[in-house]
Amino acid sequence: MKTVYSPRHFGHSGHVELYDGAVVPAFEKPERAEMIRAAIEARGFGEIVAPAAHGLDPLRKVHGADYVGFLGRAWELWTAEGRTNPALPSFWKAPGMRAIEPEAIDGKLGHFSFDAGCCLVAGSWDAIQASADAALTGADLIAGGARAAFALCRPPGHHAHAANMGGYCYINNAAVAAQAFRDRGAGRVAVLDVDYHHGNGTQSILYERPDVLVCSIHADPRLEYPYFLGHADETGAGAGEGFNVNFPLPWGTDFESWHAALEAAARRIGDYGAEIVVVSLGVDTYKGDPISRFRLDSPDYLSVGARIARMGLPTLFVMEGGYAVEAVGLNVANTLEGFLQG
Ligand code: Q9C
Ligand code: ZN
Repeated sequence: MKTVYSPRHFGHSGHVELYDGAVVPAFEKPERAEMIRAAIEARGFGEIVAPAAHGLDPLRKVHGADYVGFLGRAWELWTAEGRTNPALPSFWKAPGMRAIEPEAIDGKLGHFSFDAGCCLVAGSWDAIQASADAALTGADLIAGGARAAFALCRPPGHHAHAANMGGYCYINNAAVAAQAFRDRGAGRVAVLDVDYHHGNGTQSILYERPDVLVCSIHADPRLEYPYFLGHADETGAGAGEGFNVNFPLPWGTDFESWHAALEAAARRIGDYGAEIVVVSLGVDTYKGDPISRFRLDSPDYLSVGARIARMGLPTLFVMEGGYAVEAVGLNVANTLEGFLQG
């Protein structure tokens, strides 16, 4: 299995987030991707290749053109105001306010985000584009006949909505890849999101579509970020009714309970008749994750990968979360090894 990786992710560094009432260095940091790359190299899963440039058109198929344009210009607009700190949003519209894009960068940052989990620094946009290109290049590999590929995306993507960044995510790499598979002729695509957090952006982007089934296993939004999406009664809308499946689980969930949800999701994907599965691979379900509260242990990820393999589908793994830097490489490599042996 090939891995798609670019060192351009390093451009997205030195950024911050609001956490426990303080501005702190972001948990989503470059060391994560480097630990994963090192673990993949050490196991010898296959070649590590650079992403090919796909341009912005594939991004604009799932995101607003104004939002993509904002991401590309934000740092320039921010520095034109004389700012040197990361461009961090802190103003949002409440229901009843007007969704008119402000001219000032501070207003634009709020307009195109839903939390203070995403800021932009000088190299962020380049890293964001390389991350999306990694997902698209992984999709190319599978379209070319590979059984599986691993897109080592950083920054991650599953929280990003069509026109809003949030939760460390800017471009929804999984949705971009799912769309790319559809455009290449796949009839039915599934997204299986195993990150600890609900894939609110992926759900939102694909909510009214029957051609992409979205299944997400995550901490219950009554308890956990993203708080305002991810409940079990969100089943899709319009033509997409019945094609969104959420598995919210309580804090402290152990592997046995978590795996029962994976089993149900995998069966749902099989019943759907998916031709390809995009796995939003977050390993923040790990017991040692600093911002999460599930209890999976490193060997459990071998079983996760094996169960995903048993679906028997061409599989694109797209990297999402996982913040226990010392274990993130091990946990991702175990998932992929379980898949390859499964
Ligand atoms: N105490 C991903 O895993 N912070 N994003 C929540 C709760 C936001 C996670 C803090 C976490 C976003 C891709
Ligand atoms: Zn997460």
